[in-house]
Formats: sequence, C-alpha cells, structure tokens
Amino acid sequence: AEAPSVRPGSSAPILPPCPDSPPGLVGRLLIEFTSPMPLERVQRENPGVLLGGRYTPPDCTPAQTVAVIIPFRHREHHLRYWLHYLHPILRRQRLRYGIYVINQHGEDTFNRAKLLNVGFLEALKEDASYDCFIFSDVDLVPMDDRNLYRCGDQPRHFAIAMDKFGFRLPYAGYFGGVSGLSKAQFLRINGFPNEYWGWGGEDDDIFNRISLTGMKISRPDVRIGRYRMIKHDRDKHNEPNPQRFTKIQNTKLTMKRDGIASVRYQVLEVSRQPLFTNITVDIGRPP
Ligand code: UD2
Ligand code: MN
Repeated sequence: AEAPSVRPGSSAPILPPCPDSPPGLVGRLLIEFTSPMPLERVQRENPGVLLGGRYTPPDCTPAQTVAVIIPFRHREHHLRYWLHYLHPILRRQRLRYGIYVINQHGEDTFNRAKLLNVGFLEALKEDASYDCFIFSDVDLVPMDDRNLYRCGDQPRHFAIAMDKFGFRLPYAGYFGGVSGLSKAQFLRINGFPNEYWGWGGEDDDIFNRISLTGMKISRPDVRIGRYRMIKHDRDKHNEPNPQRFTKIQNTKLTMKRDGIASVRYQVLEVSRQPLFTNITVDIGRPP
C-alpha cells in the first residue's frame, strides 16, 4: 500500500472531505430511558471523544464545525441519557463537534433563549472555527441517525415529530426542541431574545425572527425527524410566562434591540468534562 500523503511541516495525513451522506448510519434507533446511565459507562463507550466533549472524525475532513448548545439547570439525569445516545450518533454522522452545556446559576427564573445566546458566544471563544450551531433541549433524543445535525442554506428545525405531540408538528410555525443555524444565519436575526423569562414563547419569537428576515425553515422528512422526550414535570422556577402571547406579537420591534448584540451575562466557571464543556453563567433575573 502507498504511504498516506502528508502536509508539509506536519505529520498529519491529508484526509478526504467527509461524504455528503455518511456511510455506516443505522437509521431507526431504539431509544429508552429506563436503565440507569452512569457517566463512567458513557465515557467508557465513547473513547474517541476528547476533553470538553470534542470530536473530529479520524478518516475525513468535515465541511463544518458544529457547536451543540444545551440550555441547562438541574437535569443531570437527562444529560447522562443525552450524552449516551448523542455521542455515538454524532460520531456516525462524521461531524467535527463540541458539546456545550450552558448551566444557569442560581434559582431565579429560567431563561432558555438567553442561555442559548450565551452558548453561541462562549463556544466561539473556545473555538473561533465553529460555523454551525445546534440548539438542543437536554431531554430530546433523535430516534433516527439520518437526521443529520448540520447546517444548510436555511435555518433547520430538527425536532419535528415528537412522541409527546403524537409524532407530528404541533403547528406550522413550531420551532422548539432542536434547531440549527449557521453563524451567519444566527447573526442575521440578531440571535435569540434575552427577555423571555420562564416557560414558552421564545421558540415562536425565534421563528418570527427567521421569517421577518426573509429566511425559510428547512425540515427533515417526518419519518426521519422523530424524537423521544424524557418524561418530566415542569421544573421549579420555569413557570409559564404570562407575557409570552403579547411578546410574540412584537418581535419585529424588539428583535433590533434585544438579541445577541445586547446580551449581558457573567461567566462564573468553564469546566472541561470528559464528555462536554460545562459553562456556569449568571444571566441575571427578570426586571
Ligand atoms: C418546550 C420546547 C422547548 C422550549 C420550551 C418552552 C419541546 C420538546 N420543547 O419544552 O424547546 O421551547 O417548551 O420554553 O416542545 N431546562 C433545564 N432546567 C430547567 C428548565 C429547563 O435544564 O429547570 C432546559 C432543558 O434543556 C429543557 C429545556 O430547558 O429540555 C426546555 O424546558 P422544558 O423541557 O421544561 O420544556 P418543554 O418540554 O415544555
Ligand atoms: Mn422538555
């Protein structure tokens, strides 16, 4: 056999581009949340994942670098299942990726969209080459690995057929659960709103931002975009936001002043764990 060609001045072999449809995907997956899932087991089963939850395919060069951003507080048991299922899927998809858990400090009202804005900025501080951002709830696991976690020429909605909604889109403008935007698409909508405290509405505001800037949402086939959500009660300090109905009427006015350009927060800790990077952040509280 021929020796692999080598870049001048480096010992790394030149790898071919990763194929558009990755070989070795398995399709429909069996997903269950009954057996306990110790982190040590997940770590043992994912030896190729580097500190901070970083991965690069050993056999090809991916077109994109993907940051997966997870809004988080007090859901450690969900995170263990998420890591258990997602690392092997993302690896089979031949992605270069990193996992960022954005952990809201304190017990004030939860703010999912603001945490996602923080994740965007902090991931880029870790690695300026991220050009695709996937925003995922911690409790959502895809049931099919053909649902590719990468960005395209329009914002992507991945979680279109969830068990809790009878495996169909609950309404045409639904953009919750798992979504993906390229860096340019994200900046074009001024990121996500920072002013949705508590449960609900922020995903509809994001949908509005995308429509108002003339972009269109892309979705996988309904047979492929299937998800299981780990059953849970509503968390403390994430009560439904009563302002959400009026707020989503005003996206056109608010998106210019409220977004990635105006987000204020304080990072308290960045810790590189074996399977993910944890960023604990003080995002303040509702006015
Ligand atoms: C729905 C949407 C979600 C979001 C939310 C409204 C689905 C599957 N998802 O989720 O994308 O639009 O409504 O805000 O329809 N979280 C924590 N700790 C908390 C509270 C929330 O980690 O104390 C995170 C976690 O990643 C969770 C996500 O925020 O998955 C969404 O919160 P949820 O799961 O309580 O809300 P849910 O299932 O109604
Ligand atoms: Mn949920």
